[in-house]
Amino acid sequence: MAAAPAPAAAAASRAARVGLLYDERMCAHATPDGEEHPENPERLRAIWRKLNAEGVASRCVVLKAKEAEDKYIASVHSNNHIKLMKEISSKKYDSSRNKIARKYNSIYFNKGSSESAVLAAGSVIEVAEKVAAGELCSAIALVRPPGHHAEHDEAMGFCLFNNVAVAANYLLNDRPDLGIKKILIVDWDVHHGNGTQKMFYNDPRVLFFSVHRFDYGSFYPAEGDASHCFIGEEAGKGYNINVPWEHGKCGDADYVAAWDHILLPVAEAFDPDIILVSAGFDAALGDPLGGCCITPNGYALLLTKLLGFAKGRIVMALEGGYNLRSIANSVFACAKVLLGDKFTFSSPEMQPFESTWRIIQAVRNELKTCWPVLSSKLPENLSLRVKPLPSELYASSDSEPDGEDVDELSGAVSSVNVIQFADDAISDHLSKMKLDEENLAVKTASSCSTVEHHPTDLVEVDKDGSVVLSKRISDFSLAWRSDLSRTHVWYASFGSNMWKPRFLCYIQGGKADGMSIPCCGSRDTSPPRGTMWKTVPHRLLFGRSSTPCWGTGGVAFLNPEINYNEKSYVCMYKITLEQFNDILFQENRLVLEDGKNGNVVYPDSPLIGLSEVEFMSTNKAIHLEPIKDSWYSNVLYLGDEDELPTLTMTCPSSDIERYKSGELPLSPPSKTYAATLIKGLVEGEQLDADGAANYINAAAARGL
Ligand code: X5A
Ligand code: ZN
Repeated sequence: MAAAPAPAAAAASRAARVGLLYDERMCAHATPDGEEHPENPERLRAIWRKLNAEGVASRCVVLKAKEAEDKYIASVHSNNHIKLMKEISSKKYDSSRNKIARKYNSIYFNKGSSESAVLAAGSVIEVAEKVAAGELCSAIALVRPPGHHAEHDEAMGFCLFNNVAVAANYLLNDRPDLGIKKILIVDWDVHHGNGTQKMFYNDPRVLFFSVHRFDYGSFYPAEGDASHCFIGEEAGKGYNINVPWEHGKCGDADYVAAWDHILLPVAEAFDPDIILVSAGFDAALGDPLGGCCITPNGYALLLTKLLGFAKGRIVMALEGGYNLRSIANSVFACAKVLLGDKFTFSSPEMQPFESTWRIIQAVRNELKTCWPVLSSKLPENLSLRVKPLPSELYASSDSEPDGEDVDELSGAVSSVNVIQFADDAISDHLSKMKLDEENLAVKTASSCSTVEHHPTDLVEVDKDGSVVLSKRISDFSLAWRSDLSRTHVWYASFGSNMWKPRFLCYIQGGKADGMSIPCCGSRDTSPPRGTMWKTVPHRLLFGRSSTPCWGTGGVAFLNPEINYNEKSYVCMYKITLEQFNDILFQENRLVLEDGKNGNVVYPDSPLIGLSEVEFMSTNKAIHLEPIKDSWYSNVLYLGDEDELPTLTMTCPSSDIERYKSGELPLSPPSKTYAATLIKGLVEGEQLDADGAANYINAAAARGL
């Protein structure tokens, strides 16, 4: 039913001339005193390095940045704003620059800002002109500062000039000779393109499509006009389309669904002369701000689907995107698409969320009088999933639970990540959804056209022969589990897991002396292949006020920051990466328990896969966005031991700050918990009983 991308585009682009604009001068914009900031010069360099390393840059027409003339910027921005942005880096503002920055929302300036901003706007003009003129088939402009939040008289959200809006106006108003009469702007940055929306709100020549996290109005920029009800005004009515996600975790399947059921049919009807992509990559998997999970392949697929329009004339302009690896890999994938490299797209691994279909339906309703193609019924047999997981729900945006409530996950089985089937129009279907408690899957009466989903039950039998629990591992998980079961890592424990019997509970299930509640264990119950002790240069601390397992008192964390004056004992176990994930799940209480029959349900994707391990070997740590508010959401890489990475899990640095400020309690361990650590150190022959007690007490007393 969706408009298919024209195969002609792919064929024509076999020897596609693809512009690639990069200029070190746009790295001049940086924080004034070198403070860390996600929107930093390394973003451009990381992408540029990747494209060169992969031999992609040399296959493109590489262009240098060009300054935008004031008169072109003035088609979007007030003269005051232009003047200020162009002078903000001059001497005149040396003493007031920071103060002016503070008046804006999420803006910094330095001595390079003016130049970078003028080059970013001019660069998008430059490549748009070349693509419109047919000199290039398509182009990627690696620009910063980004642009889509910048409004007529306002810098905001890391954006100084609205680069894409300036380029669109240039084509429409200043270059009638190029014949560009209709422009489609696709804004796939995870944030709403508020500036661009406002610029073209009454203008039917520009169809603005933005897909972004909305989170019921709480996600940046947190204005109501990002909702799907804002469809344009007057002549521009119907030419503004917002697809507002309700939560993070949206990925390839959700975006593809929005493409297939909204963007592509409308693009087909609109028939643009050129497409400008506000190409932020902060909806990418791994982005620290976005919390979504588009893969490089996902971006490649979304872009491929656009190549079927406007004769493949596509200009991509970088907007956000703050994980260096993610943005480099994503742009790399997009560049290959534009160059005409063959991609084999496996169908997205996940299904769209239930909310995705609801949002798509709502957008279609809002716009169907403007775009009759949207009035058809959505196809039947849509597959969908209920999400987010409870753990992900509480990890999202503002909520601040800390896992102290033992009951918070009970009864939450209905939110588990299961694949479901729809048999009718969405709205009417959703009301009919029923949870089949037996299978933890929702089924409807009619047959399903999508893949069946059978959770695999592993029944554990106790020594006396009674069935202890049944572990639910989805079919979907079997693939990653089998992959990760072949990789070994050293898991470095510094808390109660130093005592081997307690550690084994995380592998084999059950409880050891002193524990008040049992563990479910790993799918793979094989014991560790090796054990080794070491000290690491990280401070041991005890924080939080109580735990479900050990009662009142803090538990152990390692300060993620390296401190060579510290020596903390770690007991390392050689286990598989699958087992490591199962420990992470248990430490962060992500394994759901179905109280009634003792079933346990594991999350169905790993937190640490092979790419995360690779990432950590250069970046030392990975803060796990999906569980960012959990206690042990930070996985540290402590080095290699006989060629295998040593990993541990602890709190994020942000929690360390909260301990320091007193927002979170530093508190000594309970007696049983301390005794468990001491047993670990003594039985592991690291310290004698007094020495171990001193070590624990000193850490508990010392704080941070
Ligand atoms: C371009 C972009 C994000 C601003 C977030 C401010 N801006 N909290 O991604
Ligand atoms: Zn963004």
